[in-house]
Amino acid sequence: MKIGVVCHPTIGGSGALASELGLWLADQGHELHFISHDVPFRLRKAMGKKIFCHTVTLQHYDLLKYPPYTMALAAKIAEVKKWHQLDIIHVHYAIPHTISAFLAREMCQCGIKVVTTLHGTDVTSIGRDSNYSELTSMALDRCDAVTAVSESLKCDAENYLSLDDIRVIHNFVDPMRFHPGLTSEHFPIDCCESEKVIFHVSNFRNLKRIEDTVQVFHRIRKEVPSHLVLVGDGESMGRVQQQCRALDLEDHVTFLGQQDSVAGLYPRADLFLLNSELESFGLSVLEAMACGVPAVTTNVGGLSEVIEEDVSGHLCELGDVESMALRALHILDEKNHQRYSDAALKRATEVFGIDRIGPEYEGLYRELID
Ligand code: GMT
Repeated sequence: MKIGVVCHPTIGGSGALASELGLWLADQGHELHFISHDVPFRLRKAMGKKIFCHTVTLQHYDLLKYPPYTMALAAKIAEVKKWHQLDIIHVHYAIPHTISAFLAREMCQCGIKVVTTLHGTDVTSIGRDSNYSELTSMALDRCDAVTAVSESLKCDAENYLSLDDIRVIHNFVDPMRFHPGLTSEHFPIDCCESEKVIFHVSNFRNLKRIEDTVQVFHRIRKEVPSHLVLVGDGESMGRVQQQCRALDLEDHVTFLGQQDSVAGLYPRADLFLLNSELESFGLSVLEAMACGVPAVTTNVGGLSEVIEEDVSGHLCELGDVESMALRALHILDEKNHQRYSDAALKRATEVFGIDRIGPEYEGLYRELID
């Protein structure tokens, strides 16, 4: 098949998932055409014979304060469809991509099949903004298939965007790329061997509530020598750094900023923390689990579909940093850690391995095309 993929290229779960799926589909012999305003971050070092990237460029016109990316993207999708005879267009993250795909299909007058995968805030946050919700619902309704990355997100999409007939295809991980044996030689973290290493990876949006993560770590550190590694960057960074200074944690927290590749970092971690108030799935949690790292997270959105409570990690009430710290200490205890680590690895690979989930997307494409 020749598959057009539209995604956000910047660091984030939806672009990561789109890229990982593309890499796997290319391995299955399909031809992939990514269409975006830049090369997706996980594809930067992976260009090969079956993966092509087509970038949208916007001209600057004084008259247009906000360049209409949605239109330019639609034109690019239509162009790639015609030149490369695409069989299907798979759009990741509805805003604004589903509208562009809808316009491209109108332009081509060809009836090409369009699939949208809903990822999270395209439904639960931005998707509910009245500037976008009706138009997005209309375009989603015109798609040939809509998938959601968790049961929880499917419910939200039904409620907030009045959609039905959504198929759940969970996020996945490639155990060949994320596994406990892959430790990066370059591990820029200044901590002692004896310290427990605690990870958080995100785009530092406010909804990740990283201040709660720091509070949990602060409590853990009072009991166990430990070090917090924060990977990513975004709107809450300044506040989080200020908080670390105020709590006198500067020597015990490493800010790694944005990292193109996290696979080599996870195996060094003993625990993953995530305090989000919204999380449709939590791809970063899954990737950590595939490296044998158990997680303590809030019990929101689809996280309970990823972690089995008290088996591969713990799920706690939003904002309850006290009990999160206690659960984290329980996992970090030498007596318990191996059991949680083994369970995390097992669940990630057996339930969410790419060889199991990838064929669900491939099967969906075939259903639509045949
Ligand atoms: O929805 C977002 O916040 C953006 C998106 C991204 O690009 O980072 O993240 C979402 O998609 C991921 C991949 O499907 C999910 O694993 C994340 O849970 C989800 N984020 C939220 O729901 C907040």
